[in-house]
Amino acid sequence: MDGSEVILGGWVHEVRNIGKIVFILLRDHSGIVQVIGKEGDVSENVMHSMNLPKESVVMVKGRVKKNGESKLGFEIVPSEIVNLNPLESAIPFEVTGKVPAEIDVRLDNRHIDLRRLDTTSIFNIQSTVLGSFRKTMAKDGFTEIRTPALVEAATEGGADLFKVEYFDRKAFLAQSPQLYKQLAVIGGMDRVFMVVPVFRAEKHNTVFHLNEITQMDAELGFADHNDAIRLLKKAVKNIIKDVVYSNEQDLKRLSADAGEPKVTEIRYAKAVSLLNENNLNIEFGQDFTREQEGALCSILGDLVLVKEYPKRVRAFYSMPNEKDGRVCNSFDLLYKGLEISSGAQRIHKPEMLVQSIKEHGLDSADFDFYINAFRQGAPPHAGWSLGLERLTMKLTGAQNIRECCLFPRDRVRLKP
Ligand code: AMO
Repeated sequence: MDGSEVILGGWVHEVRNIGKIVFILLRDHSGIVQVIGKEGDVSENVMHSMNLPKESVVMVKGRVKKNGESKLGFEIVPSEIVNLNPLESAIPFEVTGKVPAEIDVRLDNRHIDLRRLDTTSIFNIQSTVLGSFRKTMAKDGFTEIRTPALVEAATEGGADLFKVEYFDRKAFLAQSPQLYKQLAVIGGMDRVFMVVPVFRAEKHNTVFHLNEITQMDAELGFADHNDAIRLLKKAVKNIIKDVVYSNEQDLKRLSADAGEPKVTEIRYAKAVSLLNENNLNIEFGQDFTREQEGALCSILGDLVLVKEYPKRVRAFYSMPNEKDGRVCNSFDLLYKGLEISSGAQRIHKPEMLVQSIKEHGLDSADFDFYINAFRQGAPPHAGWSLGLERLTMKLTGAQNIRECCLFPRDRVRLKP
């Protein structure tokens, strides 16, 4: 494009004025280009208009000029610079990253934080994840569905629910699309997937938990947990491959390594023995601690799929295992030491389901619509859910899950 006329829109990343030459580093989501105003080459008026405060939003009209010494191999010689909306207040932190800013300040001013190219890279990667997931599922004949966010009762059990007023009744925000994706399969849709926001009123305050997350779910009819595991492995491998292929620059900018897309499968009982052999004491029946999940990945690889957990640490809808009554046909996928996905074969026999709801301390009356569906021709089925933000965290090397949600909701943050 050497010599071509162009019009660029963006933000002033930096300005350097060295007397007879003024440089503007002009930034948009795709990167940074140098605009160079040399006395003699550009009018006095344009030279003058280049002295802009950082983060001004501008339109630059100019000519592309080849220059082997500049970072991109070219620069822009401006013929007109328009300040589109002069700044009226100070920018709260350095977008260049030269002065590090606290995460809370960044999140309070997310519209500024998103201008940081590191932040842009995280969401470029997240966009690839979503696209890759949809591509895999569509290719395998799955139908994308929407499920409600407003529900009458818990979808996962437990007390981690946000209450809302629903006219003259109480309702809740859904903890997961669980019951609805199962109803879709019972309804004959057979293979469904969804990308939906879910809400967890968990009082955690960690770098791994949010109170609103995006789940990428799948549910398959006429299937058991091993069928669901095969699909999960395929979806996650494709996501990693697609990110490595499409986001090379983003990964480089973040110094991130997505790791090997190879999944090691292990039964819970075997994982317990392995941890005990490595002096990370755990008794059969206990859930893994974060340290133990980390150890399993250190020993077995970046992606570890643990299956057949004890019944009592899993949700009420998990199908008991036929051979070993202590465990159910459930599984978790760990990625670099963090659980990113959970799933199971579901109980599809109504009486077994009522019994399990009771055993989990829940009231079967709350689940009438769900239990009754199992009396009307429910096939065996299985499925899983992948947490979008946790997966993004591990792909990008982010240390805090809040970095991987555009507008995170945690125990204290409800705006912006
Ligand atoms: P689960 O509750 O394990 O399973 O959630 C599935 C995945 O969602 C993510 N996740 C979270 N991420 C951040 N903060 C949270 N508070 C949070 N809670 C969950 C994790 C987790 O692996 N219905 C089942 C899935 C199924 O069986 O199909 C469910 O919701 O990555």
